[in-house]
Amino acid sequence: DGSELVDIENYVRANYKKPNENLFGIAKGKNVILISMESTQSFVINNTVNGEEITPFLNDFIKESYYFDNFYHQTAQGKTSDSEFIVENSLYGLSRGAVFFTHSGNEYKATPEVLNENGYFTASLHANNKSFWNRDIMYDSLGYQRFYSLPDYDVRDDNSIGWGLKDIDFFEQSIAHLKEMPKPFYAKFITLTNHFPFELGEEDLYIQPYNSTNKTVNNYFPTVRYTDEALKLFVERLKEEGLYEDSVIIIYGDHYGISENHNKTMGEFLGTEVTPYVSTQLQRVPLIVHIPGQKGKTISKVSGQIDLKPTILHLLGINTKRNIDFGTDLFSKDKTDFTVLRDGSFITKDYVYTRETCYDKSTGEEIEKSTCEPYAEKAKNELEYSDKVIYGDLLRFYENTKSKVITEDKK
Ligand code: GP9
Ligand code: MN
Repeated sequence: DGSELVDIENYVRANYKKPNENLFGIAKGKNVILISMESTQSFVINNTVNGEEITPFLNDFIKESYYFDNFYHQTAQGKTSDSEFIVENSLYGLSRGAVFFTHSGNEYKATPEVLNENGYFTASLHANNKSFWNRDIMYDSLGYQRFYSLPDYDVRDDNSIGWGLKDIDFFEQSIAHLKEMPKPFYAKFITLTNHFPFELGEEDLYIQPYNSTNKTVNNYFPTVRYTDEALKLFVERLKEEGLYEDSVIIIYGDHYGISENHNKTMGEFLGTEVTPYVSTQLQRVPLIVHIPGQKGKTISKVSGQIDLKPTILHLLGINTKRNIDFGTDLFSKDKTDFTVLRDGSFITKDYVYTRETCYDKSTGEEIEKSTCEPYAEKAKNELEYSDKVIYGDLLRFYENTKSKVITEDKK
């Protein structure tokens, strides 16, 4: 009957942080271009392999954008679909399985639905079979009006590699779709080329692989570099089409690309042993928020994918005070340094807690577990409350609550 929602609502209300007044509504009415970068981790940013830049375009782009260098992915088995779920609902994915499959019939209040109510056209673009990750079904629940999937792209042998259409061709062909969309639009692009096992044709090798006995790690760098090139060309095309100045561009990494199975080689590349502490820090993925007219700035606040929904809505001038969002606007002055990963690990300004061990970020060394203790309860609550919302499909009750509150306000 929704009575479970009371505690959750109280929790969420207590954690609400008011938006930064300098940025609230700064991008009102602008298009939103959200780009999910497949398997891209933060360690490639401003880094080199064989002396060559891995992400030359992004390294430049972040200079004219807000760049979050302590932003973590929070996905589990649902991989890309988990990232989509977390980013657009400000709820956590599930610890097992993929919520896109198990709870696609739930009531949600996702970013596309909210924006649609605010006059936006909403679309997801991804050159894969529409039913992969159950997207075709879940997208209806999230409020997408249009899913440009495989049949909307010209996919041939000579423009495909690995999982499908190469990113450069994907973005180029997507321009026609963007042009036909009603404005303003909210468009999500999901890249694919930098997907395990990181295959690439000779002609697309902008940099040479890393040199080790580990083929996966070696080949990761050229495919990241390839997607970086695809993003560069896409931004150029947006400029040519006059879409760049009217759009907020948000680029984020969906989840890790290099699993723990490759710790040894990663340790060689990074020049440091991959301890559980380092491994947790490797769960950082890039987050770049480009707002026309705003100067570049790097923000090091600890944050996660859960924070994107309120961040985007506030930039567009949409209030989130009554939402059941577990994240916080990244630009809010009151945003605390804290994020929880799906396995229960958490990160604060000074500490990393993982595998029941507390680490000091200034040294990377293990410290007394009690130091991390004050944050453990919050980490546990976050995940448990979010799980309750999903398992109980509680948002279907919240809609009623909300309309009641609004009626009362009007009195
Ligand atoms: C498939 C793409 C990749 O459509 O999103 O999925 P992943 O394996 O990364 O979850
Ligand atoms: Mn993915």
